[in-house]
Amino acid sequence: GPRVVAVGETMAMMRSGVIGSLAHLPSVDISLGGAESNLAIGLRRLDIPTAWVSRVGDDPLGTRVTREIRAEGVDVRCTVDPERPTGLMIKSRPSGTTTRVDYYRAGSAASALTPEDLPAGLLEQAEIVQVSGITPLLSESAHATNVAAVQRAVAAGTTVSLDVNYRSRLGSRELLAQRLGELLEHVDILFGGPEELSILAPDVDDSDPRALLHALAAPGRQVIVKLGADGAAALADGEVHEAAGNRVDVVDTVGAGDAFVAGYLSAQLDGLDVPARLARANACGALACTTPGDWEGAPRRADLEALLSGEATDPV
Ligand code: KDG
Repeated sequence: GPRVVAVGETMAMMRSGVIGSLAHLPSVDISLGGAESNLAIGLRRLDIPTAWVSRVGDDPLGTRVTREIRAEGVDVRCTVDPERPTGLMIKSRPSGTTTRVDYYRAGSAASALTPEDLPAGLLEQAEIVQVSGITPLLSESAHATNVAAVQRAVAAGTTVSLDVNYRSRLGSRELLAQRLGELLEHVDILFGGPEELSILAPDVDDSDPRALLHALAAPGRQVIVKLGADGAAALADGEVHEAAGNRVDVVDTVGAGDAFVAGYLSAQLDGLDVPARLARANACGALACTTPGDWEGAPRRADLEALLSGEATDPV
């Protein structure tokens, strides 16, 4: 069975590689994106059997989403909602250096996630359950699903991993702090950028990653701060580890954080130590930045070996 189970919304995506406003662009193409399925694909490419749990609409974009994720080898456990559409995001490039994301996800099928969408036995048999700070801001029932996933993981002795993944357009930092506060004590592996971790530690200066790590430390917990091009740092067993980022030509940073988490969790499941987990996480995040998609650039083992040995590869 799956070693990791990730729970959360995936949207169909329309995107343009051409620079310009959506007010004028002649065309877009279709893909998909969602933090937890990006993670699931990233893990699967690193040979970790992974399941993704969500809801999609009974519509062609829902078929597109589930078919593509299944094609990546992920165990898709998706309720089909006959009453609500699959969520949609549109990614555009207003200028050569900026990416804009517009959401059409209010009232989506995944916003109606309920605890009954969590398949019996699936989380209980996994080694890690992955949740994010996106789901709690989709709706009350989606929030309840996140909490139920964590409670079931805890009851079964499954490790709980949380990536804060704050999306400001879905709700305030205060609301997210309150909702994640309901499950934070159960989180064994906590990921976020400095501004995200400071949602959970509001009294700490978010320009001080070490202070954030210490503020969020708990017995048995790993806290990992993602620092983008500067790499990452982790606090585990009272010790802080730092790892520099890999230099790559950046095309699109969206999805890099999900690839980072996939790298970290896969390395943990491979039995690697914290410095090796960080090194792999950084390499995965860097490689994900070299292609325009949210998940398409997630590396396989051979891509990682090539990056770490200094060779270039063509994106898969
Ligand atoms: O983490 C990348 C995600 O932002 C993207 O794939 C879509 O899940 C998504 C979101 O809510 O923005």
